Amino acid sequence: MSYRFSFFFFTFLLLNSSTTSNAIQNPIKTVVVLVMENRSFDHILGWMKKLNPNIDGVTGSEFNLLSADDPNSIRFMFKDTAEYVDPNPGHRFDAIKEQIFGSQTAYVDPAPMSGFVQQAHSIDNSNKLAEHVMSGFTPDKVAVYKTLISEFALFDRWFSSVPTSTQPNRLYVHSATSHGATNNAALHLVKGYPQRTIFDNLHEAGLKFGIYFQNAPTTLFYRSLRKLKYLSTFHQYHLSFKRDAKKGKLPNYVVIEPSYFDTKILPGNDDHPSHDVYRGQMLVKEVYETLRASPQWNQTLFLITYDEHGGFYDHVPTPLRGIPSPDGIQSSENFNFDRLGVRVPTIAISPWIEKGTPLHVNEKLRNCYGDAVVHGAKGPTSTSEYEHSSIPATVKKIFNLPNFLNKRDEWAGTFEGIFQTRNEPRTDCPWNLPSPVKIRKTEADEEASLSEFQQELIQLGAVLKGDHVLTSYPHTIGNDMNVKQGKEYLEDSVKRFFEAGHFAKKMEVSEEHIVQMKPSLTSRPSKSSIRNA
Ligand SMILES: *[C@@H]1O[C@H](CO)[C@@H](O)[C@H](O)[C@H]1NC(C)=O
Ligand SMILES: *[C@H]1O[C@H](CO)[C@@H](O)[C@H](O)[C@H]1NC(C)=O
Repeated sequence: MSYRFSFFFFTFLLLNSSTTSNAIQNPIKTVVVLVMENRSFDHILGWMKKLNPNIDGVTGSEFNLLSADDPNSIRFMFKDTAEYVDPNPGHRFDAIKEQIFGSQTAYVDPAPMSGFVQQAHSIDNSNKLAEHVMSGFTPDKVAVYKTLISEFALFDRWFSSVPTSTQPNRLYVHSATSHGATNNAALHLVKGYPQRTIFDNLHEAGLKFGIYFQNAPTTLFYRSLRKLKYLSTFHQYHLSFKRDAKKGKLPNYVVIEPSYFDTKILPGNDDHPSHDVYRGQMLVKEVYETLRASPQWNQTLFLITYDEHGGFYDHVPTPLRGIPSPDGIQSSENFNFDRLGVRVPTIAISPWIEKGTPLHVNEKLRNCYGDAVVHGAKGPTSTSEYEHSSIPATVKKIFNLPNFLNKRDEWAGTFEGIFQTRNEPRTDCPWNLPSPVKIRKTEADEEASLSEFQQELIQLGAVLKGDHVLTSYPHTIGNDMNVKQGKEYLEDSVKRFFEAGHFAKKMEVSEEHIVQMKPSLTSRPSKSSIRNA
């Protein structure tokens, strides 16, 4: 794209604001997505409001009552004392209903966000967990984000897609639906979730994607990604990410999967409690610095978000109206996917994003504070919001793909506007980000029992390896494993699955097939059987 050409479109856009985004030549050729685990906006970034009052964060006047309906019960104020959290606050469907509405049966519009303490107290009556969920990090504890949001774009109105736990929300990120799941459903897991994904749409348009994983790719929860044709899109993060970035060989859509298990050699860096947020900061820093130094930097958009709020308090009412079910599939609780989950942190990074030109903010404040803050979505409908489906929706615009995935991404806000204001990329983006300090003083506890999310990954491993046909599946697989054993089991399963895939490809099995392993007692890659997709 020549300078003159892009300048022409830039002027045109200013003169004619009804121009569709397709009219502008898009500067982004590579979108990198990193989904962290289980933290709300206020918990991670709420206190950034101190640095920029434009941010819809916290002031310290926010509170929850121990008993949501009893004004005389103890008040838990929102503090800045977040450190390292062990046990995990509640985050399943009913628990979140209680956090949002103050009870599992009430429905109050707008949502009062009043039951976080009460729900935490029901898990741990010592008040310790209640205090944890009412706490946020001081900006310096998350210093990598502190720099990123002063340089690039912070979204302070981005919600998780569904008010429930990890897997359904992760499914929304790349497919704009969980296909009716509000929890991890064993049957679906075995088969893999059948919906169409953004990966399929990119592939059909002749574009490339790549998954860079550490322990295991959670993207294998999508059935379609298990197909042989996508085998070569999976890469070991530690072996390949830096190399591919350095060579300028990153594909158009890159998914970075953090380490979901905490061991001494490879600490968990997904920010999931009880993992140290310091490790997550170091992962974000590494990905950023790798991209910044890549020859592809000038065409890159790097997006960081969190799958869900993980039981931590957030003060912004979760949207309850005008949210379309993606596909009309109801959950087992008769939930229609017509309200969103709790607000989560999201940051967009690109040399095409202005340092000092916030979107949709007050002119006066804009002149005082340079930080870009992206507030609510401006369409395509009056109820549209930013949520995880905004990722496939924006990817569709960036790459000019012909179709939406379903009704949800068609509705979700898109944010291509934030990188369509310049006619050349910035050259002042920092090369390096700060290194925050370790928060947890102790080493990883490898003997710890598996979290629910880790158990779900073990179940995925069992499916990939073929162990799921053993009678114990799914309720007992992983029950007796500790973190170290679980990680080894999962990594071995993934390795065998990919080995079997490579073997099948050599045998010229059709690219549309999925390798189905036999139980591990008998299975070797060479004995795997191949079934139809
Ligand atoms: C990125 O663009 C800037 C501004 O046009 C230019 O100075 C720089 O050399 C480019 N970097 C790369 C790696 O192409
Ligand atoms: C994040 O991870 C858990 C499992 O430990 C997962 O199942 C859940 O949905 C998410 N929430 C929290 C707070 O852990």
